[in-house]
Amino acid sequence: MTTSIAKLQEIYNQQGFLSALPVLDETELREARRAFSELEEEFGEEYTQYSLHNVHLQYPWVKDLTKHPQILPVVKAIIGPDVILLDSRFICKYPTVKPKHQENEEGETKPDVEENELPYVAWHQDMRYWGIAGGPVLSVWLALDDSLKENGALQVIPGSHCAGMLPHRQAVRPGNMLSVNQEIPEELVQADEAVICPLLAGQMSVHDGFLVHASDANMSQRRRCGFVIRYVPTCAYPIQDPNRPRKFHATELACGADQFKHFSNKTA
Ligand SMILES: O=C(O)CCC(=O)C(=O)O
Repeated sequence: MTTSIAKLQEIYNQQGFLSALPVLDETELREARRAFSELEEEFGEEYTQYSLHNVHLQYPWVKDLTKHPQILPVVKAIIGPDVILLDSRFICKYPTVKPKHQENEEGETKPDVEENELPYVAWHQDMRYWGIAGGPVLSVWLALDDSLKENGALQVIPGSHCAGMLPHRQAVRPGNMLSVNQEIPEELVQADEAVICPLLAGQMSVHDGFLVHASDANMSQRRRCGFVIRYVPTCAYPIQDPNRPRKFHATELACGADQFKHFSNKTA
C-alpha cells in the first residue's frame, strides 16, 4: 500500500469510503477470473448476476479472497483486530449490448430488456437491511473486472455516513438489484455530490454501512463483476428487527479472537 494505514483510517473516517486499493496480483486475478467463469458456466449468467451468495462456504478460492492478506490489514485498521466475516456476494452486471439482441422485422436491433429496466443498484445504505448493532458494518468491493463509469461502477456520497439512517422506500424504477428493492427517495440524496469509485480489476473499495451509495446500469459491452465482502468487529451483534430481517448463516471469525461469540449460532 502506498498510503499509510493511519492515513487510510483518517480518510475512511472522514469520507466513509476508500477506493482503488490494490489487492490481487496478476496471477491471483487470473485465477479468480478463471474460477468465476467456471461458476458462470455451471450456473448461467442469470444466476451469477446476484445469486452467488455466501459461496465462500462452498469454494475455498472464495474463502481465501475473504481472508486475503491485502484486505484484512485495511479491515483491521478500520474496525479493529477482531473481525467477523458476516456475508459475501458476487454482484455481476453483464453487458447490455450482446449478440442475443435480435433484429426485428424492420431490421433494427432491440435489447431484450428496455433501457430503463436494466439492472442497477438504487441509492441506499447497507445498514438499512443489516440488522446489526454494537459495531459498524464494513463492506469491501473487490473488482474482478475493471469497474468504470460506463459499466456501472459503484458511486458514493462522500461523508454521507455521518448523517445516520435515512428513510428508505420501495424503489420506483424497475431493475433494482437489491434483494428487498429498497431505495432512499431522491429528494434525500445529494446526488450532485456523488463520486464514482472506478476500480481496475484486482483493486478494492471499502465503504461504511451508513454510506449512501448506488450504481448505474452497465451500458457498455464489458462485464462488471465484483465480490462484496461484509465484515463486523466481534463486539457487533445481530438484532431482531422486523424491518431488517437478515439472517447470518455464513459468519466466521476472519481474524483475531472472538470473546463475544455473538454469531456462533449463525442465526439472527
Ligand atoms: O455492486 C454494486 O453495484 C452495488 C454494491 C453495493 O450496494 C454494496 O456493496 O453494498
